[in-house]
This record gives sequence, C-alpha cells and structure tokens, in this order.
Amino acid sequence: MEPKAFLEQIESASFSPYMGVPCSVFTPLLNYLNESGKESYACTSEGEAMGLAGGFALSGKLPVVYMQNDGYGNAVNPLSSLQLLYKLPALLLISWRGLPGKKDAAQHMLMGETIERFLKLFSIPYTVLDEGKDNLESAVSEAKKHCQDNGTPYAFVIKKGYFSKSEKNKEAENSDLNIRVDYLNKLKIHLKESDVLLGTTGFTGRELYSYLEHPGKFYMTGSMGCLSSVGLGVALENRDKRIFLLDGDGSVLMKMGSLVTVGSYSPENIIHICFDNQVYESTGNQPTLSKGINLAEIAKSSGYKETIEIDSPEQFNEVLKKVDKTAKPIFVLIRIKSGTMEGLPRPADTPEEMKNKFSVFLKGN
Ligand SMILES: Cc1ncc(C[n+]2csc(CCOP(=O)(O)OP(=O)(O)O)c2C)c(N)n1
Repeated sequence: MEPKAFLEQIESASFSPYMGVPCSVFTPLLNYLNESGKESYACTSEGEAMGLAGGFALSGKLPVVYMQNDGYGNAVNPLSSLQLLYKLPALLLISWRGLPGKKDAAQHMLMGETIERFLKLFSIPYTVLDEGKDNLESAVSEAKKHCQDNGTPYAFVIKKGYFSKSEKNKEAENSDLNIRVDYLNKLKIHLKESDVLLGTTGFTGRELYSYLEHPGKFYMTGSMGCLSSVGLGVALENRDKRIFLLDGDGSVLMKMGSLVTVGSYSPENIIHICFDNQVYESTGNQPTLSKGINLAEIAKSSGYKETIEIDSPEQFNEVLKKVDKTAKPIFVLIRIKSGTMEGLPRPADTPEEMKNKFSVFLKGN
C-alpha cells in the first residue's frame, strides 16, 4: 500500500490529525507524513499521544494515533479512563509485531499473541490490514461509522510489509558528528571487570551486545524508557559497582519523570550516558522532540549531581578518565548522528539467559 493512497483514504473519512510514537512497520508512512507537511505530532509516549488525541476529539476532530503494539501498554490507561470513559473517538494504527508463528524479536511475542484479545477486552473493534488484502475501503467506512455511532476508538492492526518500502530518513545521518560506536570504543578502554553496563532498547542495546565483550552487560530489549529506573534499582543494591546506563534521547523522553527519581535518590554510582541523535534511529530515523530541548539541563534540575554535554569521542575519553572522582549520579549528554553497522545482529542469548548471566555476575563480583 502506498502511504499517499492510504492517507487519502482515511482523510476522505475526515480522520486527522496524526500523532504517536513510531514503529518500523510504519517507516514509509511516517516518512511520507513528514515530507507531505500534513498536520502531525511526534509524541514522547503512546499514553501521551492518547491524551493529545483526547484533546482533539473534545474539539470535534477524529484524530489518528499510530503506535507499535509494544506501545499499546502505554496507551491502555488513557484508553480506559479517557477515550472509553468519556467516549472520545480516535483511529488507532497499531503495528502487529510478534505475529504468532512468525519469527520476531523476543520482546514482541507476548504482545503479538495478545493484542487482539486486548482490543476485544476493551470493546475496541478492529480490522487487520495485510499486504495483498484489499480491505482498506471497507475498514475505513466501518471505522468512521463506529466512531460516529459509538464515539469510541476503532483500530487498524497493521502487519509488517503492508506499506510499500521507502528509504529511511537519511537526513539524520548527514552531519559531522560521530556515531555511537565511536563512543563505545572509548568506553571499552576504561571499563573495569566489576562495572555494570545496561543498554536501552533498539540499536544502543544491540550495539552494546555486539561491540563490548563484558560480563556485566545487560540489554533491555523492550520496556522502552525504563532503563534509568532499572539502573536505579541495580545501583541502589550494588553500591560498590559503577553502573553505566547507555540510553537514547527517545527513550529518556518516553519516561522523563524517572530522571527526577534518579536525581532524588541520587546513588553515587550512576553514570547515565544519553546518545542524543534527535531521532528514533532504531525505527527509521523519525525525529524525536529532543531537538529543541537540552536533556542535560533537565537532568541537572532533576537533581543529578553533575551533567556534561559533549560531541566528540576525545571529550568522552576525558570524562571517563575523571569519572571516579566526579560527583554522581552524572548525566553525560552526547550529541551524535545516527548510523550503525549494516545488519546489526540481535543478541543470541534469550532474555532469560541474559538475566541469568547478569544475576550470576552481580552475585559473583
Ligand atoms: C513503548 C514502545 N514504543 C515504541 C517502541 C518502538 N521503538 C523501539 S526502539 C525505538 C526508538 C528508540 O529511540 P532512542 O531511544 O532515541 O534510540 P535510537 O533508536 O535513536 O538509538 C522505538 C520507538 C517500543 N519498543 N516500545
């Protein structure tokens, strides 16, 4: 399906504007949305997107919210106590990752298996959109009718490959800045055997797995935005270890409140590194909202003891040389461009194997 034709179809039923958090299934659609200058809003979490949609619906619009099925969990609270309670319509575009019987990343499997049941539990009717299936026109008129008659959301559950492929947004890669791996190579030099390394979902965690041989690493596949909270728990229980958190701007923004929690409890062993490429690189380089803001300043006013902004691996090297003597928690904001190795692998270990190895490491060091 061509993104342009898809949008024309849903706009013919008066659905707009668009808001949400990306999934790679939507890359062609979101790229087209960006280029076309249509009214669309990048949100920091799917729950927030539901709130925004609620405001549009209160004002008489039929908003469209796009999300990965992994992000449906974030949307559930406003769905239950905003959209369904007040009867506020919306068209939900939910990607279907972790399709039963198909191979996909481990974090998608449970949501993939249960997304239809979740929608049924909430009495949200839906249509599955799949490559080669010509059911968009009827799905759109059903969605419109449902929104008009019931005033509540309707969902399209969209399979991988439904939208025709398009180039990912290359703009984000054209800059003089370095890429994450240049910094991981510096980090490698300074690591101690007892250090803990936690990586956020997407390319950051996968790179941590591929490039850093270290017994104390743990890749948080899924649970986007929870890295600093998990890191806080590990830091509070393992005060003799340095806890390196390798985060992304999109992930920090998704649960920015946790900066306040980390800053408030302030364990003296957290080194929070945020790779800010101003995009959701892992899902196709869609812009995040970090462009206009300074996450280091936010960390500072959230109670981090030290914040540093850098944009070269040499500066990072200097930060790491002095890090033991620097007050912590420390937040290191690194401005990078996006870019990773072609075919970056996913960790071969299952999540449970990762957890077991990590627990053994924590007990033994
Ligand atoms: C709750 C939730 N919403 C959306 C996704 C899809 N997703 C996976 S990685 C990612 C981008 C992460 O962005 P950022 O932290 O900036 O790291 P980058 O990809 O730029 O390295 C997104 C949106 C997800 N895994 N979970």
